[in-house]
Amino acid sequence: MKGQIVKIVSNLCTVECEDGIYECTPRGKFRNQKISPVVGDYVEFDEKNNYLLEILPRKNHLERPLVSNIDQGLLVTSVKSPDFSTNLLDKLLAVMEYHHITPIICITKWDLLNRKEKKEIKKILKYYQKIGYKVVYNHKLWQVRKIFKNKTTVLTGQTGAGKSTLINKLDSKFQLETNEISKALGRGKHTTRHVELLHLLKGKVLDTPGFSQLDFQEVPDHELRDAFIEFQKYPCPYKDCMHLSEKECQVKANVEKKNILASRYENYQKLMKKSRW
Ligand SMILES: Nc1nc2c(ncn2[C@@H]2O[C@H](COP(=O)(O)OP(=O)(O)OP(=O)(O)O)[C@@H](O)[C@H]2O)c(=O)[nH]1
Ligand SMILES: [Mg+2]
Ligand SMILES: [Zn+2]
Repeated sequence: MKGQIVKIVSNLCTVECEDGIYECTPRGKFRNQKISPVVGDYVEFDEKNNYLLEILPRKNHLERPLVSNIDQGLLVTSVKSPDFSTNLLDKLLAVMEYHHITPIICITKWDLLNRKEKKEIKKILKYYQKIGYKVVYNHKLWQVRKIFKNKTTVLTGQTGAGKSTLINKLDSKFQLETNEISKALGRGKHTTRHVELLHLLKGKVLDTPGFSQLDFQEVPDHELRDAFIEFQKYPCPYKDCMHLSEKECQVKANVEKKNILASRYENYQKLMKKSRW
């Protein structure tokens, strides 16, 4: 029978299919394959013995969080506690672009900012909107509600950013565990411990454990360059320009002209020096 993995705890995969839920373990063929099952995988399984038989071809997959077959990523971005970081946002956007997953920025904890802070961050967010990214706010739930229909959306963001809280707010049938950040960090672990695929607003949503700043998957140089999508608007004389130390680089020129947000370019430089991932 065919189904989709919606949860994995230890070695036990919860597989959902039309006639219900099956708890399966990988057996036989899997031992010889390098590929291990992840949440989001479509699988062939033996419903009598509860064995996974085969993972069907993936559309895409991410390593952190470990998920597959994703259409879009909701980048849950807290503006305070944990603090707003353009570095983190640019990293997440780059990873999404690299994997051909449409990113949507979801701002949380707006209520914790004063007027001045709001103004500063609004200005930065305007830039992201200008270059083509959708920005929604968790306190404007109607904006968030619209995005899920017929899509598989992975929620990703730092631990304590408010991913599980958002899912609980969107549909009262969910009561996912949430925690104040100080408590979550104090315990030395994330509140959400497993990836879980949920059905929400006519779409599929994956809640995931948050990460700390350092926990990242690298993007290769050329793909990283192309992942900074607005750089492509400024053709450089040197065709394969990496926008680093090349002469007459138009990206650098447009950072100076303030057409490109300075922090975007600085983050790009940092990410190119792979030590910053
Ligand atoms: N003030 C404020 N607090 C929020 C907001 N969103 C979430 N929180 C709080 O932030 C804390 C962390 O929220 P969680 O939903 O557990 O965060 P998470 O992203 O799921 O964290 P992990 O599961 O560890 O990755 C909780 O105490 C929430 O009540 C918000 O918009 N404003
Ligand atoms: Mg959570
Ligand atoms: Zn250049």
